[in-house]
Amino acid sequence: MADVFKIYANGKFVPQDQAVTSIYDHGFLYGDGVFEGIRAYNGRVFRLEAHIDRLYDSAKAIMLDIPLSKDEMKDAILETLRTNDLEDAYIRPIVSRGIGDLGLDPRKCETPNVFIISQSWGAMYGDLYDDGLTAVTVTVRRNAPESLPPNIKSLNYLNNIFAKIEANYKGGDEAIIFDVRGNISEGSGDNVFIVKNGSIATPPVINNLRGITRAAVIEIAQNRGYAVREADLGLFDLYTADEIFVTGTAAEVAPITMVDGRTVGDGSVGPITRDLMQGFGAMTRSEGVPIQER
Ligand code: PXG
Repeated sequence: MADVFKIYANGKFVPQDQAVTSIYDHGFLYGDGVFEGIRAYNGRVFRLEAHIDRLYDSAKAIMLDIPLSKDEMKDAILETLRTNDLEDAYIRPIVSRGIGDLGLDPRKCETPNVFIISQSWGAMYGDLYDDGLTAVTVTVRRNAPESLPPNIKSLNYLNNIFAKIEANYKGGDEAIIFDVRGNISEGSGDNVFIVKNGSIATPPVINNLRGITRAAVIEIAQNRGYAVREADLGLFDLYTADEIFVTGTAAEVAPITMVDGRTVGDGSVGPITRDLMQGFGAMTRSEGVPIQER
């Protein structure tokens, strides 16, 4: 039987089958709410403050008042991990607009619902960290920033799910999504980097989620002496890259060795990608907010 985890539900811990909300919750009716995806490694939560800041920024952008201070949210997350006796975990705080009625006006919803799920979690792509993922570009475009800023980590992931469905039927492990102008934005759940002639490039954050793994990997790359730049990147850059990798809380640093049928570089995981995978692994093992109080 699968493990049963205790879920933080509005200040109480309940078994996972009792962590429920109403079908009139606008999170369910309209995807109205925000969330985070966080990881703990080795008894420490990686970049917890950055994730909490992003959660509150996402909420602010949609005018959602989270009924907890940032410190209370931090304590609730750590307490959820302690309650479940987890040291290596995936953590998902979710704040939905709350229970309203069938009208979409958020003013109908009095109190946001706060849930925190945590569970054990291993490497998302298994053997593919050695062999590399196959990526495919998809027809669907990333939400335009002037329609729904991709910087908001909202409960409405249909744009990303569209991309994932397309990657699935095209036989790709991950989708690479372009924006409406033809610039690379990101993957369905990760940020994209390319390496060309020893230097690293990634799209500016206007058209993608401001990835916390992305920021960590840029730091590692700069500390290791690589040139990193933010640049508008197109299909040509993707098809002619020496190395491609994606970054995310779930994906970590994951190499891409095939894109739209083109072999990336010589088809093996490139040296800079390897170096950054190693650097990120070392960082996640050595940094973070301790779960146990000291
Ligand atoms: N872009 C998008 C659209 C994401 O959803 C990232 C980039 C990477 O951001 P971070 O801060 O994680 O480096 C994400 C994050 C999942 C899952 O269940 C997805 C994410 C995070 C955790 C779990 O597939 N995506």
